[in-house]
Amino acid sequence: MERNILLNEKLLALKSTLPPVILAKHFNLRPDMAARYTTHQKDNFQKDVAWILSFLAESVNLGQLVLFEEFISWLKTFLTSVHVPMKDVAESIELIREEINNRCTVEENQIINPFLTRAVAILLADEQIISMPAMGNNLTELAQHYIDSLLKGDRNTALALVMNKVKTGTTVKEIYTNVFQPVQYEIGRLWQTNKISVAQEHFCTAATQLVMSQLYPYMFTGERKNRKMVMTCVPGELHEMGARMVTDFFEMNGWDTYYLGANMPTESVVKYIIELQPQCIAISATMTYHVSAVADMIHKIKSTPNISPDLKIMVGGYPFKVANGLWQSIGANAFATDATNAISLANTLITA
Ligand code: B12
Repeated sequence: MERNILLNEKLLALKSTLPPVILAKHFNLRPDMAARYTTHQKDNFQKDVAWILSFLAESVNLGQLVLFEEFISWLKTFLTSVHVPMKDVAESIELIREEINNRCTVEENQIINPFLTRAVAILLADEQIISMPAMGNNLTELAQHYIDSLLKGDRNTALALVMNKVKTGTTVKEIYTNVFQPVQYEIGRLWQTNKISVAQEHFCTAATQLVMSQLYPYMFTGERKNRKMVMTCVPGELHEMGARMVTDFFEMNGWDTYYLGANMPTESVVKYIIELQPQCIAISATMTYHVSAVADMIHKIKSTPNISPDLKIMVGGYPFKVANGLWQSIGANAFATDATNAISLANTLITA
């Protein structure tokens, strides 16, 4: 697939100039808004315009309408929970369209406008879409107790709940898949719908990272495969728990793993691969506007002469789950939706 890099850059450049213009135009159109907005709300309005431009730029760049639709559905839930009327947001999108259309060519506008038309339709539709998956598995009860303890700030009970379960035979993989992952998704949903604070979300995440570290003695790995995998997040990407979980699944399946974590500079990843010569590099991205960074990392890895052409590049994370075939279009060898699928795919892909 041809990426639209120039248009991406043009839209991203507007992030620094357009937010105050849209705010002024919206206030001009709706003096009632100008009268009631606090300084804080004015700041948030401008941040939201910049955010919309980030997601629009990346979705247009990748030719993936579905990524922008998902973002707009997410934004609808997020802003509804803080009582922002959808009519106002739709009006802002129309003002953004006007400004973009004044600055872009007819051909460019033909590419961009369908994205904005869909956005307005989603915002004004009656139904409320909650785009994140809900809980529901054989450890739901434990997951519920676990999240309740964390939301009360009781890390010790949360830790004890998990440790007791593991000591009585539940595997670490089950805990990861059926407790930590759905709990993290639920924490995200609670934050998105304004039911918990950023501080509570940070506390829960940090506590779960602590519990994960306590589980290391229980990761019986059995036979080693004599295969190496490197896991990394792209520059700017701060979501690292999914990447960590996938890495731990590889470790538990006998691979030697090298986890680099969040926000890794591309050049350092390439250098590390040259030194280590792994069989697999796994790249994680959660935010849609980081997919270009994944594409860039893949391109740099593939065009480095000292890296074996047999190296398999696997990608994963939220945007790849939403957009079918996105992984192929940016040059990856494989994609998996979760840690369980990632390991079975890697074992079929890398046999030597
Ligand atoms: C914790 C968290 C954070 C923490 C992360 C800390 C850390 N150390 O990781 C912090 C506070 C930093 C954070 C920041 C932000 N976050 Co946040 N965050 C979350 C949260 C609640 C949990 C993430 C998590 O741990 N998930 C659990 C793991 C296990 O799931 P996973 O990542 O999907 O991984 C699985 C698969 O995707 C797959 N996988 C993942 N990577 C890979 C790689 C490969 C190779 C393979 C094969 C598979 C694979 O396998 C994994 C295991 O099965 C999510 C909610 C959610 N739904 O995920 C929001 C969420 C992702 N964040 C969100 C947002 C908006 C943000 C911010 C923009 C907030 C802000 N205003 O600043 C920033 C952006 C930061 C950035 N630049 O990256 C939104 C994204 C919405 C959207 N439309 O994109 C979410 C969805 C919350 C929500 N419901 O609104 N966040």
